[in-house]
Amino acid sequence: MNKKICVIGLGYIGLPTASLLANRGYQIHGVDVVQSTVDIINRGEIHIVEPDLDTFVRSAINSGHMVAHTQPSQSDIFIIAVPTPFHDGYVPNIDFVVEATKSIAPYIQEGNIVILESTSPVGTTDKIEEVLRDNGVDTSKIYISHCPERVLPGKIMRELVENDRIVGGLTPQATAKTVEFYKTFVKGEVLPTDAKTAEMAKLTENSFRDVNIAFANELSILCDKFGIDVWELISLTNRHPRVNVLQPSAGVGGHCIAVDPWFIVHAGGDDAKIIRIAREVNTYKTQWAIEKIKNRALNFEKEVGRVAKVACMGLAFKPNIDDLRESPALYITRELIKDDLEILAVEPNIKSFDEFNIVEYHEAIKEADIIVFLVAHKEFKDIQIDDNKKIIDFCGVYK
Ligand code: SAJ
Repeated sequence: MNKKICVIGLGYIGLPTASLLANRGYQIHGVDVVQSTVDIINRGEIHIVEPDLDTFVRSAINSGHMVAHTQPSQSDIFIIAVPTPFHDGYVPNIDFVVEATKSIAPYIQEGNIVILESTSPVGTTDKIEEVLRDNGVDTSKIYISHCPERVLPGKIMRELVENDRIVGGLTPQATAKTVEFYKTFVKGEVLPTDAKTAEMAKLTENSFRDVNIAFANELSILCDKFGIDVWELISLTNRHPRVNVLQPSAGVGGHCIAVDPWFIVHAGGDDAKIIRIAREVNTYKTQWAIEKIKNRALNFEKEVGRVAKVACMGLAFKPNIDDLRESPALYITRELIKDDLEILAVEPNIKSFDEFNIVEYHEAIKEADIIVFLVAHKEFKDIQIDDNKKIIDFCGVYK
């Protein structure tokens, strides 16, 4: 096997995919528009934090199977793995996909496979064909498919291989060719469908999770009102054979679950009711948490006569990672700092942060009057806290 693959976008999905394929014997031409990213990768180093990724990249570069560039080149397969954020008003922004598609157009030859891996609004794979056609490519002679990425940050290298994949081509031939390619490195099943169904499947997966987290977050607010321990409640209800309530949190973060449902809402309008409300509930949970902390701090000030010292335990968007993207915990901490509270920010996965000081967690617990658990990091489990401290636990780590 000596296939050449051009991977466009060397971020959270593109770099792990590129380095995995390089280690499987493919010749990888990685592309990123950021020169410093290209330089870091060509030194065999990484610009993002992900377990085991460094080993894969180092060996891909050292073996000569992967080289990063700022421009594409002729290849057998093109994989597009660029961000798909939204504009103001939650309008999907596929500009990066369109730009990536334009950039590969001059290099495409008969028989090539073009794969979109970025999570995308329904119809984006058709848009790729349109853009290629407009840029002089005879799309009847190539194969265009969508194969949405499904990996969980923190477990990417394992899930890239083990997860089942969905492949939807614009034609049955494109689906078949793309399935054949993924089967060369995926241990999970590779499931064929059409492009639109593949696009919607990915959005459905993340919306399903968002809706279910919203249910848990709504329960946590109701339980607070009713004086019920939500964690005990959930562990009891989950003993029913057909019930599996997820975990409440300080809100939903990351760049996927808090974003992708809007792609459905934007296209579905008033018919996307539950999906929209779930997004609103999860966003509201973060605001609710801020109010709760501020009220507790205000009461402390009234009782004790000085401003409360509040320990914010965790800044990442979920447990045991250092990723701060769209993090509710970071948002809450920033809002509390703006409110002139005395904040001790704790994040065991980050050494330093340019916006404010990071405090070691034992020290923060000793110093603080109010301890707020925002992220269920493993370090916070079984932590000892004096009885005189006030505790607010939004993530069920202290209980
Ligand atoms: N969360 C809760 N309660 C829970 C579970 C999660 O509040 O019970 C919160 C987390 O704290 C976090 C957010 O949800 O803030 C998202 O975390 P996550 O671990 O559920 O998911 P992500 O965003 O890291 O990755 C998701 C995954 N999608 C699904 O599980 C359906 C992953 O497989 C996707 O590849 C990824 O989105 C993506 O790139 O789209």
